Amino acid sequence: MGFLSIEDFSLQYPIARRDDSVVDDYHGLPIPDPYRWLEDTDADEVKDFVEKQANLTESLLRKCETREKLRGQITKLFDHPRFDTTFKRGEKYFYFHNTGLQAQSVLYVQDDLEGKAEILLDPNGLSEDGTIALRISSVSEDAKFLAYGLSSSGSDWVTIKVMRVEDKGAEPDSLSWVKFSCVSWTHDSKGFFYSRYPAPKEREELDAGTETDANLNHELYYHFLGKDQSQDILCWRDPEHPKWMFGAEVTEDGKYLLLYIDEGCNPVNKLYYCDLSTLPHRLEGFGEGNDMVPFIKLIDNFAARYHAVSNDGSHFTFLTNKDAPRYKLVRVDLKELSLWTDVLQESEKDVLHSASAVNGNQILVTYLSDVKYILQIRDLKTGVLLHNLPIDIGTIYGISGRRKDSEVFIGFTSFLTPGIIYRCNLETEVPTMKIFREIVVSGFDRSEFQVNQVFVSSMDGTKIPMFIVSKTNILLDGSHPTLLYGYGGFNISLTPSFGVSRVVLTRHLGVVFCIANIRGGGEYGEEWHKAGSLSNKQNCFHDFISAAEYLVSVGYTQPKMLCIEGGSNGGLLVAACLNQRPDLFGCALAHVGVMDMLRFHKFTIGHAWTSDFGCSEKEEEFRWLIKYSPLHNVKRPWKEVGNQFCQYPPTMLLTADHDDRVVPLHSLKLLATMQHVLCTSMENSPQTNPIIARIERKAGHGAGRPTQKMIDEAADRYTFMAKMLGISWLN
Ligand code: X97
Repeated sequence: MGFLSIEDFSLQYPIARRDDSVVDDYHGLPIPDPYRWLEDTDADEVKDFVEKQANLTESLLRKCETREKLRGQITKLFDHPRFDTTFKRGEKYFYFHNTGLQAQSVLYVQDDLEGKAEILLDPNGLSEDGTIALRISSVSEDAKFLAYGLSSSGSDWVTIKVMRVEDKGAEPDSLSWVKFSCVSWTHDSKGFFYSRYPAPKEREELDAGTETDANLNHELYYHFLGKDQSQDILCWRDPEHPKWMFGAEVTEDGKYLLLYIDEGCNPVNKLYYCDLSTLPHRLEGFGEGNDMVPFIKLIDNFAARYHAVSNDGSHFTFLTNKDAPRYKLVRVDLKELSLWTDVLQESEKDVLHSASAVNGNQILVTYLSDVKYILQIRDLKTGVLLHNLPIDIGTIYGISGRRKDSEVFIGFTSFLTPGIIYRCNLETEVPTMKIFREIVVSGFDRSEFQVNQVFVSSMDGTKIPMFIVSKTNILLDGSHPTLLYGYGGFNISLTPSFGVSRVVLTRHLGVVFCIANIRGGGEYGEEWHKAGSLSNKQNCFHDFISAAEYLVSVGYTQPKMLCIEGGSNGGLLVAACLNQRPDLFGCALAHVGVMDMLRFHKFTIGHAWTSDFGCSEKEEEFRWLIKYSPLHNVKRPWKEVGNQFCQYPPTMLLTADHDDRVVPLHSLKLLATMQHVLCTSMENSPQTNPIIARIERKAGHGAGRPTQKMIDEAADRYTFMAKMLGISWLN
C-alpha cells in the first residue's frame, strides 16, 4: 500500500551515475535528462547497471516461498494441448498446435480433416532454448510452398525462408531485414510480396533487436522464388516520407495487388491498387530502371481506414471508418469512382470489428457490443442479416474461410473457456456450429469461478466497462487481493480471454482479476480511441484510477491489496497512475512500458506512436506529454498521515534486452529515476517499498516468447505481488 507496512523490504540499490550536464531545451523550458547514458545499449556501464538490477531483483525473489509454488501450478496448468484455428490452402488443411509445454507451437498439415496430420514445420528444433520463433507464415495458393518468417530472441526483425509442402524440403531463399511485413503470394506461386527496411548500420557485434535506431524508409518488394534477395523487385518506396509504412496484399481472386500505406498507428490509410495482369511479364524485368509498380491511387489521403473485404472483378467491398467511427461496409466499382454505396451501415452502438467473405456471397461479420463479441452471417451484396450465430460472452479470433469454402473455422475464447474451434457449415439451411476442437485444461473447473461486467463512472461521468473474475460467491468485505489490468490506447480492445496464470492467481491466491476497458482502446470505435489519445490521454489515467476506486468502494478490496498491471502502452498507464495516485495501490507491475514521453519517437518504431501521443518537438504536444510522462513526474509523496508516511507502492518494471518495439531504455531510465528520487537520494527515506526491475535476456516485447520464459516471468511477477500484498497460498 501507499503507507509504510510492518515488514520492511528496504533494499540496497546500485548507485547509478547522474549526469547533470544533459539538459534539453523544449520550447524554452530546460528539461534535465541525467540518465541519458542509459540509452547506449552497447556501453559497459549500462550492461553493468542491468546486471546489478537483475541480481537485486533475483535476490529478493529468491527469498519468496510462493515462487516455486506459483511456478509449479502455472506449469501444471500450461501443460495442456492447444490448437489454433485450422485453415485451408489448395486442398490441404493447416493448423498450429502445442502439446502443452513445447517452447513454440508446431505447424501441421493434413490432406483431409479425418486423415493423419504431419508436422510441416517445428520451430522447436531451430534453437536449444526455444528463442527462435515463427512470426509469419504464408502458404501459396496451390499449397506447394510455405514462406515463413523467423525471429530471434523476441526481436521484431524477421528472416523469411521458404519450404516445399510436399516433401518438407528447404528452398535456398533467405530474406533479411524484414519488419512489420505480411507475405502475400501471387497466384502463379512464383513468388510473394513482403516489406523490409534497409539494414541497420553496422555495429561491432550486431545482435539484431538490441539496436535502437529509428526504423525509416520501409520498402515493398517482390521476391521471385529461387532468386537471391539482391534480385528482388522493388515495388514501392517513398523517400520523401521516410516514416510511412507499406503493406501489400494480393486479392483472393489473384487479380489485384493492393498497397496499404500507413503513416503510424492511427486507423487511417491510403490505398492504391494495380491490376496484376497489366504488368509486363508479371513483374519480371521490373525495377531495373528504378520504375516501381504503377499503382493507381484509390484513396490518397489519411482521412479514414479502408480495408478490402472482397471483390468481384473491379467491384470492391471495404470495411471503413469513413464518416463511421463504429465502422461500416461500403462498395465501389474501381471503374466508377463517383459512386460509393453503403452495404452495411454503421451500427448505433456496436463496433463492426471484422468481415470475412465466405461461401460465395456471404460474409461472416463480428461486432463488439459492450466489449462482447457478436457473430453473424450476412449477405455480401446487401448486408442483410441472414443468421445470428449464438456464442457465449467472449472473444472470436482467427476466422478462417474463403469465398470458395462453404465451411469456416472459428476460434472462441473467454475468461472461463480455454478455447473452442468451431467448424461452421454454411451449406445447410441454418448454419451449424459444430465443436471441431475443444481445448481442455485438466484440473480447471469453470464452476469454481464467476465473471461479472460492471460499468464504472469515470471523473467526467463516462461509463467505463470492467470485467471482474473471481471465485464464486465471494463476500464484498474489502478483503480480497485484486489485480487490475488495463491498456487504453491505439484502438486496441481488451476482450475476454483465458489465461493460465489468472486461474492460478484466483484459485491459489484468492485474487479477484479485473480488466478495465478504459478510453484509448477500440471498445466503442474510433470515438473511444480518440477520447483517450493526444490531448485526451489523461482520460485513460482517470478511467483506470476510477476503476480502482470502484473496486475499493464496493468492497472488493482495499488500496493495500490492490495491484495494477499493464504492458507496453499499458506499462505507461501503470507508471502514470503510480505517479498520480501512489496512495491508491498496493503493488504495480509495468511491463515493457513507454516511460520517456519526450524521446520515445527517436527509437525504432516509436515515431509511429505520435498518432496516439503527439510529439515533444511540437510545443502544444510537449505540454500534454510533460504533464504525465512517467519519467518526468516522479515526486516524493511523503505526507504524514496518522503516524505513517505515504510512499510509492512496491513496483516492478519489466523489460527485455531484445525489445525493439519499446526499447528497454524507457524502463531503465524510469527505474534509475524512481530509485534516486524515492530511495537513495536521502538518508532513511520513508520509501521502504521496493522499486525493482526484472530484465529478461534473449527476449523482446512479448511475441514469440518461449513457454518456459512465459511461465518464469508470470511466476516472478506474481510472486512479487503476493509477497508485497502479504497474500498466503491457498491449497
Ligand atoms: C506498433 O507500434 C506497430 C508498429 C509498426 N506498425 C505500424 N503500422 C502497422 C505496423 O506503425 O505494424 C500496423 C499494423 C497493424 C496494426 C497497427 C499498426 C503497419 C500498417 C501497415 C503496413 C505495415 C505496418 N504498434 C503499437 C505498439 O506496439 C500498438 C500496436 C501496434 N506500441 C508499443 C504502441 C506504444 C507502445
